[in-house]
Amino acid sequence: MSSKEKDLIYSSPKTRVEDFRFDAQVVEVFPDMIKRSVPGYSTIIETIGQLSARYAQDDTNIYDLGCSLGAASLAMRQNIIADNCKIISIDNSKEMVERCQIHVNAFKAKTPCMVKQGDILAEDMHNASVIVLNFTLQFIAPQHRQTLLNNIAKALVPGGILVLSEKIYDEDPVCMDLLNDLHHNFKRANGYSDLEIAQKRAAIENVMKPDHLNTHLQHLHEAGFSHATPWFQCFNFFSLIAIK
Ligand code: GEK
Repeated sequence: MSSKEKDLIYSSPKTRVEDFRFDAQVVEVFPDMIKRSVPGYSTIIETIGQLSARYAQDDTNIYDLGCSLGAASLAMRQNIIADNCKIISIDNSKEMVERCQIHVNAFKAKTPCMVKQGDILAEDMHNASVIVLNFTLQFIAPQHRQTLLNNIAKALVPGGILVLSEKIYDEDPVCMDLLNDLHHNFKRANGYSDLEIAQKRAAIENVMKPDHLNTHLQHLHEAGFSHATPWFQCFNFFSLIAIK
């Protein structure tokens, strides 16, 4: 990936912490930011690649919703075995999409990848065998989440999958405190200061609203998925596979 800058966005004190946005400044440091902030991110990306080898079906579409710089799209593109698939990578941040397109152009593969700027809530998805929501649903307003999952389930062909990765909320305050502490230790061990952790938390709290794991499972059941299982959890971050 071409963005190799260190994330120092919250390293000096700010008089006012603005709400977090996926803008040009974030694009420059995004690979470093997500790797140092999300436990298991590399494992999740690699596993999405493996899952696409197993579940992508001939002549279908593969969607990466909220693709950012295209890490999941590229992992799938390298691993899809099925013939005549098309990856559609969507993000509503212009800066993310521009950089993602550069990354996609840098690799040749048999599966084409179309990168587009758009709102995933407005996307008309169809004939899909794999759909990825890798840490994106938490940025969608809670009142729209069920509709999006319904659209995803409708767009999937039989045997198609959704990979859903999210930060999760625990209703038990003792467990929530423990998971938060473990996550903050992870960030500290990756070089973030207490100031950076606190300012990032203030920036993100209005724009990212995690759900409880049971809420996700309920939404998926209601959307019509026959099977859903978490396959990864580290602290308050998890990933699940739902099969139609
Ligand atoms: C990865 N999946 O590296 N429509 C389209 N995109 C959106 C929307 C929306 N309504 N809302 C937010 N986004 C990536 C990481 S990051 C997660 C995903 C994180 C986009 C937003 O612009 C951003 O690029 C992405 O969702 C969330 O595997 O940074 O914690």
